[in-house]
Amino acid sequence: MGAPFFCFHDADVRPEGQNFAENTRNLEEIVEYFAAKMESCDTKLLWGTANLFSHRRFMSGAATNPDPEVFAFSAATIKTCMDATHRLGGQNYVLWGGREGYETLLNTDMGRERQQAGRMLKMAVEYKHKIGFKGAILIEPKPQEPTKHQYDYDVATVYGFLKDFGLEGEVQVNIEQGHAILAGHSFEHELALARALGIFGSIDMNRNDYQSGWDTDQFPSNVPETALAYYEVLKAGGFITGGTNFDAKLRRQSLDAEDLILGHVGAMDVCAAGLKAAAKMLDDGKLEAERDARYAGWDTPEGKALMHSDLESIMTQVTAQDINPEPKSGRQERLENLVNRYL
Ligand SMILES: [Mn+2]
Repeated sequence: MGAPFFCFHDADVRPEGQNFAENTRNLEEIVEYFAAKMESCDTKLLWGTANLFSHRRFMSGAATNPDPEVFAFSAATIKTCMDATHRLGGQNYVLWGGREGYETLLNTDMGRERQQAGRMLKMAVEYKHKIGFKGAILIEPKPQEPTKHQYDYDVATVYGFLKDFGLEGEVQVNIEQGHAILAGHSFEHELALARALGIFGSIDMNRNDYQSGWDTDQFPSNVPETALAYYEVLKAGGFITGGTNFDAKLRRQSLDAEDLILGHVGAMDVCAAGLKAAAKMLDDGKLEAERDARYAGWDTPEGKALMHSDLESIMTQVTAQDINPEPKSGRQERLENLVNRYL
């Protein structure tokens, strides 16, 4: 299909062994097979990750498990998956939250589990620098599922976590459309916030059903939504190490082999159409001009001075100048009409 990248996790590509050593041998064998295949094609590795949630040992979490042996098994597995990603020239290493969360607070020490998650992430960052891995480390926010409450709930929550452990300059986010919807946000909200916080990394463009309440991982099919998402990606400066991944699966009744091909082909076309619309929108500049005009007051000397003032001085100023602001239209309908002209 000519896709420029692929992604994988360990459980995707190797059979589960009897123990950690056998898992590692199985992974190393298939990674060497991949490496040979990659020499004769242009397909590159966007990211690798470790599946620390499917096997029953991860039932109560990986890094955040109450059993330190599970933490150890998980740390060792992350090392092997980072090695595999590095060996294949991966552009990023993703840490999926998996089961990092809880089912009931009755048996959960959230403060302790958070410390464990912070330490695991720091170890991954330390190891990245030790082996000279140049790619980005990414966290994928998700609010629920498989656990009732996931610790990496959304972009804002992940940023608070990164700040707490001093990792906001080291770790970025891999944002999934479906997970944004599950968190009660729009995809572009999550992308815009990641851009504003300087932690935008990569995207999973698979969408969620708006009524389901669970993670449906469907191929994208909505050009207007995709355009607004890529608009934020372009405003963030585009991808640096990141890219577009479909962490998607077919619907249960899509039985034919061609359904799998059509899912990917259609999704790539939707993304291409969305990206083109986003580029037109940004080049044209009308939307940004409207936004700039709305905040223009903050670029005046008076507006700038407010950010360095204090309550008492501002009160004196408001009284002396009899400041009495009139509301101005947010012009939402005009902006919605404008966006539709690019699609
Ligand atoms: Mn998902």
